[in-house]
Amino acid sequence: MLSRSCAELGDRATLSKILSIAEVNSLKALITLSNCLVREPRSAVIGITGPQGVGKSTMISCLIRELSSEGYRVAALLVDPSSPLTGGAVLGNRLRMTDLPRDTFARSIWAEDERSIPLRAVTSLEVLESAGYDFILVETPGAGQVNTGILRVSDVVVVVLMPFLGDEVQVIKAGLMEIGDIYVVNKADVPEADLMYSYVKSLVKDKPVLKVSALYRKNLSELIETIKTELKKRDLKSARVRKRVERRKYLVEESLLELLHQLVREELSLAIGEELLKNPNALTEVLRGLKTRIANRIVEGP
Ligand SMILES: Nc1nc2c(ncn2[C@@H]2O[C@H](COP(=O)(O)OP(=O)(O)O)[C@@H](O)[C@H]2O)c(=O)[nH]1
Ligand SMILES: [Mg+2]
Repeated sequence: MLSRSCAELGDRATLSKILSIAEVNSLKALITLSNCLVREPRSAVIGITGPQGVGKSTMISCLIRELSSEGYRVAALLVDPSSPLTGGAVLGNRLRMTDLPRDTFARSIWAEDERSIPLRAVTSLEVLESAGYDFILVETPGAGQVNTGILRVSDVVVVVLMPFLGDEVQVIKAGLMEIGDIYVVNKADVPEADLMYSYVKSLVKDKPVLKVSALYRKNLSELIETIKTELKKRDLKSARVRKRVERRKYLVEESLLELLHQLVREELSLAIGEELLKNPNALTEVLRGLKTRIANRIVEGP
């Protein structure tokens, strides 16, 4: 299935299957798709980050609809640190993504660590860009620890905040104020939003700050215009090309490390038994044998 033409990435079912492979075996997906991978930026990758509950998923589902009605093909990747077993926010993200227009695509991805973007998400991004989406919206949580991984993969980062963030404000000051290109105070239907808006404006100064109500669809087209303006600035600076070079480096590096890690663990479990406890002198020899076998398996591999 994977070896067929790149055009099949346009088929939802095929795309889902390939994304499932990409999630468990990044290197395999990349090698089989190498002919289809983009040679220059094709999608606008928009990172949407901010504390839990500010309305990121709601906003993404609105942005999908708006952009889609303008004629763009849109995909969304919802990265979530809660376990796939307990459901939690992943389910919440999905619930806000029902009844999406045809030709749009949304997928949840589990992350074990909320400070970075997992390899499976970066690989999925590469696959979605190969599939030719105009916009790829990536949701990541930015609570507690600020997720700086989103910076590595996004052309434009939108930080979403809301009124009544309380303790989160300190976190915001520490990190979120540096990673955003655009700041959104969501839930502007609540009167207290004005206070948060003035506060954020005083902190970021020269970056765009917008008041939006995702729930009541207010100011979304203004947000989209601001995103497009920021994208144009990036194009001029060829920053988007650099981002993709970095992304591919990251993919190769992380995939190789993962492979190496797996091989070392497998060989180690075969090679080291009780004899090493009884005869520590054998360590040099055991290590040499391990290195040879691992090297052979790497060379024989894909
Ligand atoms: N009043 C109000 N509530 C909103 C708005 N946007 C989202 N919400 C609500 O905020 C809650 C969290 O939204 P969600 O999109 O799951 O937030 P996320 O955790 O940042 O993805 C939900 O109950 C939404 O209905 C808004 O513009 N105004
Ligand atoms: Mg969410």
